[in-house]
Amino acid sequence: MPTSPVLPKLVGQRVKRREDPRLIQGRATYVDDVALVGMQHVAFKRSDVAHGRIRKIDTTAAAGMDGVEAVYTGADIAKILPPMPIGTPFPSPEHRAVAVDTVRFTGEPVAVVVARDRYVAKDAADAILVDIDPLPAVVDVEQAMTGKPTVIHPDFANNLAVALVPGGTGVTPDGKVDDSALNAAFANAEVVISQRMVNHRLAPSAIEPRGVVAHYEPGKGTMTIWSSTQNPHILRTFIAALNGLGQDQVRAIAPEVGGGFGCKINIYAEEYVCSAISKALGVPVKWNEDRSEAFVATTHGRDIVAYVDLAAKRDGTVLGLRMKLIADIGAYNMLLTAAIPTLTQMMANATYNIPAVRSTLTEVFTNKTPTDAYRGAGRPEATYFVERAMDMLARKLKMDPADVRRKNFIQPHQFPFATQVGAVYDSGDYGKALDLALKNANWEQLNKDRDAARAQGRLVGLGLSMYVEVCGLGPSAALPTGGWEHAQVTVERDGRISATTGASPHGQGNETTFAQMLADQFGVPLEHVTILHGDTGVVKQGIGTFGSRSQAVGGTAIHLAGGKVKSKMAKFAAALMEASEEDLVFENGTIGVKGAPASAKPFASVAAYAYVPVPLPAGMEPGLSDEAFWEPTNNTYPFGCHISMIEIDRDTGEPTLLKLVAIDDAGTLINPLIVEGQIHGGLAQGVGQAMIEEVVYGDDGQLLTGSFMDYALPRAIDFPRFELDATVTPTPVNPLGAKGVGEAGTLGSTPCIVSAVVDALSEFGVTHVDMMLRPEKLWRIIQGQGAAQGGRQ
Ligand code: MCN
Repeated sequence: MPTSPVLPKLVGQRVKRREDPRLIQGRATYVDDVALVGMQHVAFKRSDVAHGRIRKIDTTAAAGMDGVEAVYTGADIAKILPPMPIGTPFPSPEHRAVAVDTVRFTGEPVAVVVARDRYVAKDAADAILVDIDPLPAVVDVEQAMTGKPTVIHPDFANNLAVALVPGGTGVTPDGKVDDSALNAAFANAEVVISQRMVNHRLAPSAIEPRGVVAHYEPGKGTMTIWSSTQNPHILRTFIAALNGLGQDQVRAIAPEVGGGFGCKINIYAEEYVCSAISKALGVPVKWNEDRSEAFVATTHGRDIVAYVDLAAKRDGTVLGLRMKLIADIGAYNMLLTAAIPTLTQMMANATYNIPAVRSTLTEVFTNKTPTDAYRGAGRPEATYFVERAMDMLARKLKMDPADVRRKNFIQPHQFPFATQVGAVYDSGDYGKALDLALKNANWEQLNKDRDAARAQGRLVGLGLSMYVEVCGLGPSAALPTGGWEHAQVTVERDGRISATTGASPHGQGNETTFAQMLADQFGVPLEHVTILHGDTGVVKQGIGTFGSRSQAVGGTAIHLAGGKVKSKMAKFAAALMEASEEDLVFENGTIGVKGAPASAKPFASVAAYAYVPVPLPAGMEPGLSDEAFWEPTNNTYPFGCHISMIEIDRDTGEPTLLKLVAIDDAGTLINPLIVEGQIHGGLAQGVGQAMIEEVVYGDDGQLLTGSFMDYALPRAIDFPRFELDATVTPTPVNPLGAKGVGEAGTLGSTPCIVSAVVDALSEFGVTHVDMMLRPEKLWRIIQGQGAAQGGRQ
């Protein structure tokens, strides 16, 4: 009998992404590739005023243009579409998909055109005359809190969307606050660090802008909607609800999605409007965002101001932390807008055993594009605020930044660790990550190199940052959508395996990692496994991909569903081979009895038998398919340490990132190659935020960074070679031991870069500089104008 080839174990291996050939070769299908018979095209007329009352909209010229099918004003759309829903329990003003009487940010839709092609639609949108009486606009978040010069939503006095939510030590579940522990910490402090910091606004900038095709079939009463979304099941829920349809009548498809970075969690006005118009007209309609629209119409990220006070002893022991957060959420609440800054509030303890923490949160409306999730979503902000404060403490005490951190770490034996701010960290060994980072960076030598460079008059600095992240979301209590994930695994009749996952990858590589897991579980080649996702007509249930949850939650569901099918298959194999199930091994494409390789039957023959089981084993049904829901009992908390070296040109202020060392601990790794790719992406976005990316508005609410000529994304030339490594601290929260990694790179990178810049500029007495690190800003500090640009102590 021919022996089967020996198949290597795949989990833990650097398997190349199976997705990439089709992406690289241009053979993938995106929303804009979808073409349907009779399809019409939609364009939006958008407000070019940040705040104002709509006096008149004249659609006559647009409606009369050749090829225009229909024109809708906000009032027309309001007749066929209810207000936009939000996904959080926070109070929210009414938000119409198309403004009816008031506009509140530049780019807000005010009218819609349906036409034969997108060019006619765009021209017709341009031909709509919109007369708006401008109102004062407010773009500065702290100005907005005064209620002057304007209140954006009448029911939200002083523009407060969420007014001061307290969190931390001494806060009872009903919101009562006892400050005695905090006050004592600050009273006992030998040193206090106080700093206002800004974590500025970013534009997510996925390579594929958003897009939607909606197809309501009047004959069937069903809707199919293709969208560039991270969560087709959530899209289905809301599209059904707003169109008065059942979830059984809506099929949502996320074809290939060219990145999302959190901004494609939302269900947007354009998706609702296209679905409602398709239903009203009975024809398929398509809308595709152009890049200029993406800058104003797709949610932004970050934009939080923090007032941070850190109380410590002279030996570096931190006694207390106060963090007063003010989030600029823009003009409206989108799906998760209000929830994102709560993650900043929740991560105030960072990697430290700080005995008294007060973190308070206020969320404020301004006349800007709404914010929502952007890679890291609330956690990079927390990391930035706390790690910068820790660095300022080290600098003030003239301590090594690593030593200050080490002194305050939560210790490995303290896990699970309940923080002062309500998180329960699952597992961690922060000292180990720090040690490895110091070793890999050659910290001592790096310090010598920096000092030698300084002796030559160069401005060189070192930065170090720890991070801990909440991800792998999570129990349902943490997510209004439900915190579970679903999978179905089927061994087909020919022995191939297909599996569906409710996690909807959009660049993460789960078609590879989930296949690695199943190939190992069943002992079959990777090529025999197909992972299906992104179509509610194929994938029975799901939540989606965000919060770095697909591996920890979706991967576990795959593992559990696979386990159920495997045990059923073992029963068939046992009947076929007259063996005991417990003695069977699945390996090398066969199922055989342990210790008797000659007995092994081809996997495919057992699969075939399972579908034509003659005779049928007692108590069994034919077929090899099963499903699993997995809801974890807790989030996961990956962590790590980043170190950077920066040089600033003394003449121009231009910073150059010379070195970036990252240690990341995401628990057990399924595919270290993919994990490194994920970290690369996160680091790139962190470096971008620190050094060149910033959304800037004029005082009148006009977006000044509305194209890639003004909003700078980092390119390869902006990065050194990232030096990555990992520690592995499995989580007890799921059977895989896997934590999330998709956002990790965005957390430690910004504070470690800013700390390196502050170090490089230390001769000018600067103790803090806010991002982004524009050369002009650094040049002014070098010219002695530091107090205006950064903190001085
Ligand atoms: N993985 C692994 N071992 C682990 C953890 C993860 O091998 N211990 C693998 C997973 O199997 C998956 C990838 O790493 O292939 C990321 O998994 P995970 O950390 O679970 O994150 P998600 O899949 O849930 O992805 C979401 C996360 C987020 S929140 C953003 S934002 C983000 C990101 O991932 N946006 C991305 N990575 C992105 N990558 C691309 N290319 N495009 C985006 O828009």
